[in-house]
Amino acid sequence: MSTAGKVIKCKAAVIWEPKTPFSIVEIEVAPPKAHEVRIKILASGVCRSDDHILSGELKVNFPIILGHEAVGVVESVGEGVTSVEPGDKVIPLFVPQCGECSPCIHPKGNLCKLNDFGTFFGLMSDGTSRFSCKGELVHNFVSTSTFTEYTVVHESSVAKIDAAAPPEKVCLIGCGFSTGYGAAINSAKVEPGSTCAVFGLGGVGLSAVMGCKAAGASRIIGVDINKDKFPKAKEVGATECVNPLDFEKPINEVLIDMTEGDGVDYSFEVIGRTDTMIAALTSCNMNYGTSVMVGAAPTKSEMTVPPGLIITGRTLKGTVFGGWKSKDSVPRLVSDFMQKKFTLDPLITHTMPFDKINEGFELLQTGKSIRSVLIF
Ligand code: COD
Ligand code: ZN
Ligand code: ZN
Repeated sequence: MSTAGKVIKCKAAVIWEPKTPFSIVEIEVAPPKAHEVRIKILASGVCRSDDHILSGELKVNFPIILGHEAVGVVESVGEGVTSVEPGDKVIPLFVPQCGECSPCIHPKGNLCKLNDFGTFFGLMSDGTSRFSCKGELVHNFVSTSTFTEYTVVHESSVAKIDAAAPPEKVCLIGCGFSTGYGAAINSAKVEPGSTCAVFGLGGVGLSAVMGCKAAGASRIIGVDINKDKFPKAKEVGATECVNPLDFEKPINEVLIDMTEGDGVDYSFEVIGRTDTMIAALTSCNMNYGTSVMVGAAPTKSEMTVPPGLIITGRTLKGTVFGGWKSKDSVPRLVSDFMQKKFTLDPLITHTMPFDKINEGFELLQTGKSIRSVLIF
């Protein structure tokens, strides 16, 4: 029997307040309104940004359904939706692409004005939610919310992908892989023969290492305080790895020494801490080095950068979703994966049923996983 046009009751992992575990509860998911799409989720990855909400580092409105790295199938569409139809395999997009606002039109822009990244408003564009639990409104997360059997997103926050793509793998194209890989390819524009340093070797950092390698970097130095991350980093392309805890001097000085006093051409901060953002900037060549901030620092944190670090010619820049225009690029990244232009296997260390979500987060919090993928 068709569920189109009806409220769907299903299971979702809801967070009622920070620093509490997910509780799997029954929620009601309203039908999609005009220009909205209701999606049945098939697989969703566990990303550190979701954990930043649990820890309280990033502030959002509660209760909330997290999750933003997923694959699903369109269940039904609202009036006026033209780019997807029921039955399509799709990836929800935490950075939308409306195609009409100034960043969407500008060739260099990718942060569509419809994004809820940073504001964390948690509601649809009409100020309401499609989720409720026992009559109480439940917020969405970065226009996606994928830790639920069904979600509703705006049409600009969903991309149709190859029907043959394996959901438990290509879900990583919805966040971790694309964010890190694109930071190297699009945001830094790493050149062949260059030297790179990647601070933080989680799923996103390893993807940045893969991007540096694909761009032809000849040296890729991985930096992490957890040495257990080093074998995987070397497997995906790091030529050497260093642990800041093994040195008395600051890690930026270590990296300057490792590059005969020059500093690296490109550095990437993929942790989300202001001290490592400054260390990454200081590690790159004083005259032409570029440092790319990928990690989001805690809400309201501030960073003081000595102007002398910049005046000599260093560039400090940031990136969201690896600079990709999401709706155009995600289907292409999925076809590149299907054509074996890159692999996602090294990033996926665990898969588990959706109701084991708290175990997935514990593995991330204890540094034992790169990516856990929840299967619905
Ligand atoms: N020095 C060196 N390494 C460190 C330090 C430190 N002081 N502290 C932690 N680390 C290492 C950890 O051991 C870990 O290996 C790594 O840093 C971080 O990896 P994960 O697995 O925790 O995180 P990822 O790769 O899933 O995500 C990292 C982000 C920086 C992308 C994430 O935390 C974040 O800030 N996201 C928001 C920004 C963004 O664009 N998000 C897009 C949606 S995710
Ligand atoms: Zn993410
Ligand atoms: Zn837009």
